[in-house]
Amino acid sequence: TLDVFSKVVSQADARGEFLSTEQLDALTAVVKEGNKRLDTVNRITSNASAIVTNAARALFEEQPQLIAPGGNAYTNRRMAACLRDMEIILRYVTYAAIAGDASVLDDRCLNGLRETYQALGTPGASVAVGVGKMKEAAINIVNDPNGITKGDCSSLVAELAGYFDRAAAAVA
Ligand code: PEB
Repeated sequence: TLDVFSKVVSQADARGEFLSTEQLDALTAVVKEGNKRLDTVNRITSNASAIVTNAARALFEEQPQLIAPGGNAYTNRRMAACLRDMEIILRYVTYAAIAGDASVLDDRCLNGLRETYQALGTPGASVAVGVGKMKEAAINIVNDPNGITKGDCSSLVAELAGYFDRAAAAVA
């Protein structure tokens, strides 16, 4: 698994070339936006349990069959597994966000997840809906103007949204 710096280094090394101007410019932007990135991840991390719980509650409101007898989140054991899965996915999204690169999310969380859910009989499309709800909540928290120096976070938020979308697409 790689962060954005290691990735650029390994790509250049594979071609036996120095880092290009474009690569250096892109990394300079990452450094310049570093405090925004740290704030973004810090805000999601410190609100993780609320993000997970609220997204799960909204999912079960929309899809009450999940918590009805026989449903995929019925019984405490399955409910706990469901909340845990959502928390794991959110945790890997924060890892990707701090690394500026999706490879840790792909390799350690999403790879094989669709097949795992198929084998378990867990509806991946419902997990994807839950991930979408975590995405909305996380973006609202990141964009909250209170208590923070105001600045343009649009590209970081778009990057963050991409990690959630990637997770949802991997199981839908
Ligand atoms: C993936 N989830 C479950 C299992 C695994 C994962 C491997 C089987 C083992 C277990 O039960 O613990 N584990 C999880 C993950 C990683 C990992 C993401 C990544 C590194 O290691 N049920 C619902 C909702 C959804 C849900 C749609 C949104 O109704 C999830 C939450 N996951 C769910 C449930 C189970 C499960 C297991 C209910 C238990 C399935 C069962 O035993 O019936």
